[in-house]
Amino acid sequence: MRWRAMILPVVLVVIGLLAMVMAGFLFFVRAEVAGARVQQDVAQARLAAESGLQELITILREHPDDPTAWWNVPDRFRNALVWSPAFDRENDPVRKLGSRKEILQQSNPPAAWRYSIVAPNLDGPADSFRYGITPEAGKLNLNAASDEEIEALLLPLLGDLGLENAAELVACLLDWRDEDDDVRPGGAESEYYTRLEPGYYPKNGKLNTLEELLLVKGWTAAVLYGEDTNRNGLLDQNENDGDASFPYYDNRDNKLDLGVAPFLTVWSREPRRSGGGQGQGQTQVKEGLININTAPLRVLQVIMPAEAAAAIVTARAELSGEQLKDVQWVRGVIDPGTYDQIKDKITTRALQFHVEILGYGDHTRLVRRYEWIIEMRGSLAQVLYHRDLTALGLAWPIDDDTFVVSTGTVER
Ligand SMILES: [Ca+2]
Ligand SMILES: [Ca+2]
Ligand SMILES: [Ca+2]
Ligand SMILES: [Ca+2]
Repeated sequence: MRWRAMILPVVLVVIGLLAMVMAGFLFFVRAEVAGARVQQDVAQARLAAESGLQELITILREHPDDPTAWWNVPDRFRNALVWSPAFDRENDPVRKLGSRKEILQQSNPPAAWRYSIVAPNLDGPADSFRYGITPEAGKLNLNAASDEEIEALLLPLLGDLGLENAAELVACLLDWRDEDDDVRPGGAESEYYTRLEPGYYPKNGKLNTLEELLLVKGWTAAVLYGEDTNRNGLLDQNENDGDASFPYYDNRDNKLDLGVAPFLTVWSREPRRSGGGQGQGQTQVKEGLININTAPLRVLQVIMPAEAAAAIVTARAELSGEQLKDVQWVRGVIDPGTYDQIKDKITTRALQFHVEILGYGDHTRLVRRYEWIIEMRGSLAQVLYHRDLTALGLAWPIDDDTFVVSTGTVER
């Protein structure tokens, strides 16, 4: 019987096919599981960063106007442990070792989720950054500053970037902001913008975000962020090699030429009592007061002579949190005439903060990077702005101990 002889080969072929189907199925299951695990890690890293935000908010509730509590506090904000099944904060090996270096060299580090709160150190050494946050009041407020103040800040910055049309860029910004439709020399109003494809109208009013500047004639990301395309305040290799890599416009001068964004804000405001004596008068919202304890030199120089600005930066580094709370400390540092000129423009209060937090795990090399602008309203924190910066790259050398954790102004 011939068909009997066929049974064995047929069965073998069927078994072979089944095995192939099975192997294919297992492959897909494994890929799915791996994919799900990455998704889970991404979510965990985000939650680790959000834990950092919550911890920060509890600190701000207690010490909103004390920069020594949040300006640069590596003990608190560097590699802070959120959760590990292997140890708690007291027994955290990273805390004991001072860095993650040794932990990451292990082939299988214990699971541990962490965050770091990081910020550029604008007046510090070139290769330094901070573990802390930045008050928006330390920046020049685009919605409150005078035309002259905006010019005084932006023209030198744009000049350093090698932009020959600096005056036009500033004129276009001022036209964008002013209420009229009269084109100033080098500026642009609705006649220009409505002819674009697609056309739009100039704001002719207050800006809502800094990115809105990208709608202004001539303004690009290169103007906003300069050579610092990954926005860490550090000169990365690709930011100092000219057209060999993105950004193609960096000038290879071994110095980081920042864009205008780190020095500008649209957020700073604080409630102030006006008129009458104590307990009288109305509370008004005052926009654009400059925080004298944290403003970088370039911003201070907009409202006072360069020597006075330098004296303030030097003096504030030595003061305690208690001393920094009262604007009177400035009187002892600059001459009375200058003080009278600036006293209505400065503050020691901080209500809106730029916050950047990295969330990551020791056991997975994944890092997520987020930024927030938060505003403290009493004990409540309101998120005014939020963005996922992960696509810009890790940027911060959080595991590189050769980087100086240096103090810009104040240290606890
Ligand atoms: Ca206008
Ligand atoms: Ca950089
Ligand atoms: Ca480059
Ligand atoms: Ca440069």
